[in-house]
Amino acid sequence: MAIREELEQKVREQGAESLSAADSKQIYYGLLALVKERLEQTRRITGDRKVYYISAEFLVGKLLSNNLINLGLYEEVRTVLGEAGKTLSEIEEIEPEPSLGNGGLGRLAACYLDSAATLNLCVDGVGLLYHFGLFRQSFWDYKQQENPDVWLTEKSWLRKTETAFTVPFPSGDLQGVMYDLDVSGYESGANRLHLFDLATADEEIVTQGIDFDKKDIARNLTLFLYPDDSDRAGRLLRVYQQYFMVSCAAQLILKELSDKGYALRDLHKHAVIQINDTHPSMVIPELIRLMQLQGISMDEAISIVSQTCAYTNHTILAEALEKWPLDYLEEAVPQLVPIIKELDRRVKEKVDNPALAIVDENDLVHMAHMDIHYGFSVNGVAALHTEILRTSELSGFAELYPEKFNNKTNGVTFRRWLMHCNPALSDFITQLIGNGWKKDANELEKLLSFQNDEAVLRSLLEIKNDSKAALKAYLQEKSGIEIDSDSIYDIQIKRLHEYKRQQMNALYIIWKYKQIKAGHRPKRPITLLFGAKAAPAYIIAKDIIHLILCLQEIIENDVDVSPWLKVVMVENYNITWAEHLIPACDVSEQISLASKEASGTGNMKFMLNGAVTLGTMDGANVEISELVGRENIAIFGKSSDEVIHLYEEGEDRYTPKDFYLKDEEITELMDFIISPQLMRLGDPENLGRLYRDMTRKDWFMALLDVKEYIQAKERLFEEYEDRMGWAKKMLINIAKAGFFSSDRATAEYNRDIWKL
Ligand code: 26Q
Repeated sequence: MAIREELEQKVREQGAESLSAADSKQIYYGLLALVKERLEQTRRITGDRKVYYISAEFLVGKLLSNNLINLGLYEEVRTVLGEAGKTLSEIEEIEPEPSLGNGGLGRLAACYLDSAATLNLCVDGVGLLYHFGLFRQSFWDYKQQENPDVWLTEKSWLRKTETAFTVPFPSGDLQGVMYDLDVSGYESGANRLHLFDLATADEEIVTQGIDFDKKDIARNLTLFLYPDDSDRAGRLLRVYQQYFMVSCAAQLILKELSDKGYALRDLHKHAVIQINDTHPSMVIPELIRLMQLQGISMDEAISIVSQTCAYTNHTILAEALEKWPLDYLEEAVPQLVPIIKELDRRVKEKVDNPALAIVDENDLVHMAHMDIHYGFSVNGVAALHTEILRTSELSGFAELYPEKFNNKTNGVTFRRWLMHCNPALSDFITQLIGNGWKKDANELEKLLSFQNDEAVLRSLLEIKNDSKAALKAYLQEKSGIEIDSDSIYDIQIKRLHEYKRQQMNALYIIWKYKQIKAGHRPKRPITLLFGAKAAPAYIIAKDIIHLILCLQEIIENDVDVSPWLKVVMVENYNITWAEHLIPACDVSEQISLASKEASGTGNMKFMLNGAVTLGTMDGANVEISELVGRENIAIFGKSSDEVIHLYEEGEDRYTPKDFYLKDEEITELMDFIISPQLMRLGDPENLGRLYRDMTRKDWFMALLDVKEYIQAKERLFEEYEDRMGWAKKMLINIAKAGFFSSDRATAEYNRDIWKL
């Protein structure tokens, strides 16, 4: 049946008279039903060998457009809706965004599922179905508030399956019920994302905000992603959650193996488990336990599991490398403890370096160490990051197992991050170089032949201007905020973390505010946009949000400055916001302290959409810079080597106080944070604490790079005025983005690790 008739029928089933009379809701649910049927008819990707990508997060984003694009229905649906006087974006407004992740690691998992299906690789995702996901962020009194994100609706993309597993806990068995999401590939077959829910989960136990009884695991296990871990009960809850996830995953893997008629001993021949950071690490002892229950010896189980599991590291920050006190594990997962101890005993027998132990002298269990010893692959997520793992952070392991270490520079799916979010640019590219780039992203390089073509450059600027106007309209509608579409859009969107240095960007704002106050107006107005959630228990991160929101207000109310400078922090930053912000961006802020950002993936999305990066030599920025050349990126700040040295020097390595006291300009910027003007508007406790932290600790060295940052930013804004020169930079960035396709990254995972 033609789409038009099918959709007519579907909207009637939703109670509408006809398509043209249907409201957005009826059309959305009509399309949902239609696309779900198509997905079910789509060929399942199968294989004798299969990857299970286990992850605590899958930030899939809204799925309607994505599925329409991948199923080849996008254009037709766009036309049919257009004839009925509707736009796809109106319809998409109805779809709730799944709240199943926090940041880069979760979005990466979603991009890889998209690419694996596109490349016909048999890769299923396995994770948890969080009822309230990460929290929903709102601002009140210039502060972040957290509330449950109610995103699960009666009708959705999820399909409840008959599959359920029993997971043993000391307080009794709990049931995991499997829900499936179909993952379509671009003009290809489909894989699945399996999300386990606790059969007895009870949303009613959430009371004030996001508070609930952390000990009531029979009801709370799948309510929230990353529940507050500032007390023991919260940390134990995370262990319970992780165990619930990996036990369900392990049982699913063994069930599928046996359903296919393969012997348990052949697990490693038919399955690869990709462990996405350390949250799923307990899958290793859990699989060993389950195999032993089926009569396999410890020796053999260890050998098989070690040939099945591969680990991806996404961070070198010590505080994010999970270490669980042994007594927590004894309390939460006692059945795994003898296995973990045995794994540790074997390590200690083999190597005499305490730094490589799984259980350290303080009885902390290092999850990453277990992954490295008992997995066959360890990968970092950008060239620099992998190099730091090899030579510094995990050097002892790299010496022991050089063959296990490999790099897989991250990638992003161009279906969502160009075709869907920026159809005008996508169509323009196709007009210039044909369709081939959609399947082979390297073909974008063909754009280079237009780098001196004035008409093409002008069109690029026009498309950017249209996206900026579209963002202006969207912001106006969503938050009633008015921005100037002739201004430069400078955007920093990512999790809020001190190492990402949103606070350094805030210092720029203060600097610019003072400049304008002193009569030095910029050539063109500047709009600084932020999007970020802070972990609920991360005090300094919340203080940084407070500072930015206060600055936003002060500038808004200052008639001398507001025509020239605008600060906007969007509420509840998520994938949907990113899809609106990224196409409209001129300057992409990637300003982490060198060596700290493993890769970044927002940097890639911005580049692909023709933004110019302002960044440090960190993560994948290094590779971006090599690809586009120094004229087409603005690099500043200390190098990762210099930073690593500073950290090695210990206590008196870097003293922010010196920078603060000895440099008048920095003194002025910092003092503004606790000036009467700010303290009157904001909360002195938050501002004072941030001021003290930044002048005394400044662990991520914002004061070290801030002056160079301000200079580089000003220089870049100058360069923006040469519109043709800027358009050329845009074009070169787009043309060189092909390397950052998740199709390339996924193909490398397959070539080197999965070998499907
Ligand atoms: C750890 C311990 C206790 C509680 C929470 C955590 C925790 C939670 C989330 C640790 C890490 C995360 C998320 C990390 C993450 O998103 N990392 C990002 O991964 C991207 C994909 O590889 C990279 O591009 C980013 O550079 C990296 O920051």
